[in-house]
Amino acid sequence: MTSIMPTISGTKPQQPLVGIIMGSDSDLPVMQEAAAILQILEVPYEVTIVSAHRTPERMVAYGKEARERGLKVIIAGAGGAAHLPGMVASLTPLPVIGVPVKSRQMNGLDSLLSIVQMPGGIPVATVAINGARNAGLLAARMLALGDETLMARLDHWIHQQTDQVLKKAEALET
Ligand code: RP5
Repeated sequence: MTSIMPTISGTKPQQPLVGIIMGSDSDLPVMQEAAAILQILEVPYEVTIVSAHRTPERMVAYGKEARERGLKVIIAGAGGAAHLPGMVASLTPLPVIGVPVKSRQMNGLDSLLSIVQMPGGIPVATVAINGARNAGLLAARMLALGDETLMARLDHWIHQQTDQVLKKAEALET
């Protein structure tokens, strides 16, 4: 089986720990929010297109090779009949976070239900429709369990977020 090489890489030249995959390049505007937060938290990632329906063999190779390539978490986004996260979860023991991408016909409800309603035994941690940012944060939280410096960056980011909200509240009250 040919090795899967990502078509787009994160800016960092380190070993990617998070694989961000999506069914189509039309998912990229949503999925790049996962990449953006991982970049802020300095988590190495890779980004590529893997379609459950249009490139099934590539999907099988990606899922089977992910662990040996050094990935620790996979974020998979898809819309409509969104089989990608569940199928990839069936091919690897790595944690898979599913991102339901808002679809043209059903506002993403189809994507959400396709991803969240996994049968017992094959878990996919599903975030909100277009919730790629939270998928990135969730992946970072998983990785931070074994990486104290990442946990410190995550803590710092969380405190910053809290401070921003408090400043907005203060501005409204004055
Ligand atoms: C899914 O079909 C993709 O994840 C995308 O959300 C949806 C539509 O794909 P395109 O027709 O835009 O390529 O496989």
